[in-house]
Amino acid sequence: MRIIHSADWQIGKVFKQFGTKEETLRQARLAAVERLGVHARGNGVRHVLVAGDVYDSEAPSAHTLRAPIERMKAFVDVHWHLLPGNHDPHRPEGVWDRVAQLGLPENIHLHLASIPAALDESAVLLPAPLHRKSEFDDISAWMDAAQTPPGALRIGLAHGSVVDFGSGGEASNPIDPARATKAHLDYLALGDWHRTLQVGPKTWYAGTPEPDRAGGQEQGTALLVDIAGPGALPSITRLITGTYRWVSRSERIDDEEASADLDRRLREEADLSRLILRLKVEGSLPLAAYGEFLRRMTDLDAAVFDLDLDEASLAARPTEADLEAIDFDGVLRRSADRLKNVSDDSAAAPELRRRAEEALVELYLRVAGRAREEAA
Ligand SMILES: [Mn+2]
Repeated sequence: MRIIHSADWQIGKVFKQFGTKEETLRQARLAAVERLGVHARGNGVRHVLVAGDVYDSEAPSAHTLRAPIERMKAFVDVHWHLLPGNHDPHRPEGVWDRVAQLGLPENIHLHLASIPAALDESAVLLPAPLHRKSEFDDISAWMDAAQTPPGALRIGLAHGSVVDFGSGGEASNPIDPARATKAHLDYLALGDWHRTLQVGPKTWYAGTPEPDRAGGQEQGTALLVDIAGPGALPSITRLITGTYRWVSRSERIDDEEASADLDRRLREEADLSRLILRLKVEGSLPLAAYGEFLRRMTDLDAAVFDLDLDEASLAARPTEADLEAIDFDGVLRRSADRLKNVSDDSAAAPELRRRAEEALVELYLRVAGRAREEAA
């Protein structure tokens, strides 16, 4: 038996912080669905399991409701198995009733109740759909006693958290990490945790098919799951489904060489134009190097899909040569010296010192820029 395990599509997710680029990221989540279909065909997979949170919200627009359905429809030879999660729980007249009313083709299956569903003659799916955002009890528990034909694979599908299990009282949508063992499952396909994670020999979180947050999984993936037969350990292969890579870096630079090296390393990232980069830089640079750093970041910002630069902890430390480049002995030099005194003053407010540094960099860049123009 060969299946693809995915989860957490969160179709319709809003990315307000990206402004005009937002729609591109929404489309990328749909492109991931198509990539799953292509992977299924390419690997001879008949069944794709989606372990909850197909939709980001319980009230998607008519267009958002249809968009993933239409993508799945196009892969008529692939069976898609959808499970309600905490973002899209199955409530009366809720999102899943709306989906059902669209009139689904035979290859799209909604698992809206905790009842066994045969995938084929050799495997049975045991789904645990959420009917509200948060459950106190482990709703995968029913799988332990679920009856399946002798010799058939038992495959669980659930959405929730194994991390907080047993912590007592605070857990929301808990799933016993030993569920696969207790319920004699051949595989337990989980969703909710947006990173690929193996919980046990037969229990995995798929990870998100298209990343949606900084500091999480960098690239969207799904799992190709091969199960030789009842009781056999599943063999897992990661499939790439994502378009954009979300990368977070924290770097320290204290001289021009380190700054140039950082730029070089960032530009070596694969598929630069599809990079969403969160970059935090700390350290200190002379003004000339600081100016060069800012110029490199302006270039990089245009090379990647999105750059979020946090340079609040990168100090500008003028050298004597920097100050002389601003002005040898005139009014600009006196301004520069005053700004430097403020930025050096450990008794001054951090915000004031920071602003003095920024003004110094600005002054340097303007004077250096004018000098270049005059030389040209
Ligand atoms: Mn979830």
